[in-house]
Amino acid sequence: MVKACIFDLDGVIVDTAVYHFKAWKRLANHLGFDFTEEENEKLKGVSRVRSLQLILEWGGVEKTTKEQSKLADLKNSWYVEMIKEMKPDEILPGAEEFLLMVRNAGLKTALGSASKNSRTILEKVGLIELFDSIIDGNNVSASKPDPEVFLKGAESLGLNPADCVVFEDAIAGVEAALAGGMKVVGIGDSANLNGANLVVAGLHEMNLDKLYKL
Ligand code: B16
Ligand code: MG
Repeated sequence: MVKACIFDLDGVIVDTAVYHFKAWKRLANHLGFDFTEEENEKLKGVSRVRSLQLILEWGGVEKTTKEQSKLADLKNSWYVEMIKEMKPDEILPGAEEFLLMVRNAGLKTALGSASKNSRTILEKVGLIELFDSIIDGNNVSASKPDPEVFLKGAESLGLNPADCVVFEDAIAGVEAALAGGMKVVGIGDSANLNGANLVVAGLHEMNLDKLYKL
């Protein structure tokens, strides 16, 4: 029987991809090149440093580790400026309702995100109180598809991985949840989320019945 739900942030609870894209695009332009929205899709769920490395590869630009760190900080400063203005109306359809449904049913909730800015985002949109635990890029050393973020999420709730269901929009996150021994609900298009136990377009399509039947 499921005892907890662990949610990814970007693409599941809110859509911060649009802000990441703007900030990364500004950085690429600053370095003298550009990248497409299609390429940006490949950055979803990917850590900040790895995202930068991919963008530099696309632009054919080489930077030292020290320079990479400065560039990642610069991008993050622009990104933080944007997320500081986020409002509750940016919560994805059905996300708040499903969180409340799960909590009212006596289940625990945790966040399992690659982002180091997850607390700021959850505070700005007014959802932070709905999470029993928050595990994000500040707490892990291995990125998805490594299961670390979700295993730490389960552990922080005092539960076994098999008691938890993960909600994820990125294939690396689906793989991470499966590697951790958890059930996973993919958010988005089933063609891109192989292995998920169920795929829905968004949390507005979720309910307790579907959760218990996984
Ligand atoms: P930050 P998620 C991920 O969030 C984003 O999808 C990804 O684009 C971003 O690079 C990553 O967080 C790190 O974010 O720069 O804020 O630490 O989908 O894992 O919630
Ligand atoms: Mg995501």
